[in-house]
Amino acid sequence: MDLIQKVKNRQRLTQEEAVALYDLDLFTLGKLADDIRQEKFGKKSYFNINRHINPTNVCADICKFCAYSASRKNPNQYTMTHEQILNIATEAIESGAKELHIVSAHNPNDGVEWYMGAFRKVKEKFPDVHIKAMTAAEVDFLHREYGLSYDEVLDMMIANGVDSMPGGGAEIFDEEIREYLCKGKVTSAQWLEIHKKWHQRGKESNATMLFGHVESREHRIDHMLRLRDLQDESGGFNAFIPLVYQKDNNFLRVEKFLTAHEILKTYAISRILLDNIPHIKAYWATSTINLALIAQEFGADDLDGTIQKESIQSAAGAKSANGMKMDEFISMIKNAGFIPVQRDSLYNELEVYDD
Ligand code: V47
Repeated sequence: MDLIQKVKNRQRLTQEEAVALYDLDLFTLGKLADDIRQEKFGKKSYFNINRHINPTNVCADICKFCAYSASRKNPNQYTMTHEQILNIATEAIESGAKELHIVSAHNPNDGVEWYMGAFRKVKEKFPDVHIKAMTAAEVDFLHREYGLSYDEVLDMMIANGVDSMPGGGAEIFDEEIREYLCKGKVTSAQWLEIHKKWHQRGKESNATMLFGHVESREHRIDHMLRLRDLQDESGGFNAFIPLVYQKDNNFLRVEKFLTAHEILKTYAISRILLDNIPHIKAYWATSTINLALIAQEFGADDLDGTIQKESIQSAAGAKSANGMKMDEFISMIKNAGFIPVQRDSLYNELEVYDD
């Protein structure tokens, strides 16, 4: 059957058919993705008021794409104390943040309590704030470093106040590319296993994909299909987040730089393929805000949030260090023809700005 008809019939595509979607022209692909998006959410576009906190850049692992961790390219090491983390959380919550997105490097110096105590202290002081924390890569690091099982780490996270898990550390699942990018870090199978265990606890998480470096279109499709398979089983992914690779200050030499055209096609294809993951997030910190706004017409229904401070992507060249003001964010979404909806971390609607 014709590929376009198959998408219109909402039939699932094979790996080969999914790769062939890239050969469609951008606007045909965009229309297919937009129809699905509109069927699910109309013109609504979701965002939240969040604050990213990255408590340390000291890392026991080396990922070639990373400009954030302390290294010879970034000699400015830091590790926050619990008090410093609590101060940032207090300031963020007082200025309106409802979610703290807390992600660290793999810090071998301060023990498990340094990780867990931070969540517990924030939660004790602010029981209503949503803590989205600990990538599967961090969970795996605590397992490797301190001999804890994944179950033990996940249970500790819940006991100390973590509400949901972010999608980081997925990178690209293809084993050969992964070995080249981040040898020694959580494997693809382990990343998926950790999220499955988290979902089995009745908890929700996100999934990312880092693209635009040395991977091929086939690798991106393989990545999305592995997520689709797990989601069929465990059902706990809220959002898929394609992260556009930023090329500055790291150890990965990339000759080609992705075009906006290829980025938009990837958003659209993710909307078409991931029929079981509700939200496609155009994370503006990596796509740029302008492209994220256009991505709303290519399948994306979520723009992440105001962020307030961003350290990982901005270290590699993104213009996201200082986040975005809420009023500005809302008016940009409106001007692009969409209805901004402030959501909580689990996509319950808090306020619809439809005036
Ligand atoms: O896993 C590192 C990526 C991720 C670079 O779950 C880079 O809601 C681009 O996962 N260029 C962490 N990306 C960020 C992340 C995230 C962000 C926003 C929302 C959510 C969510 C999760 O940042 C890492 C890695 O893939 N990253 N270096 C770089 N040079």
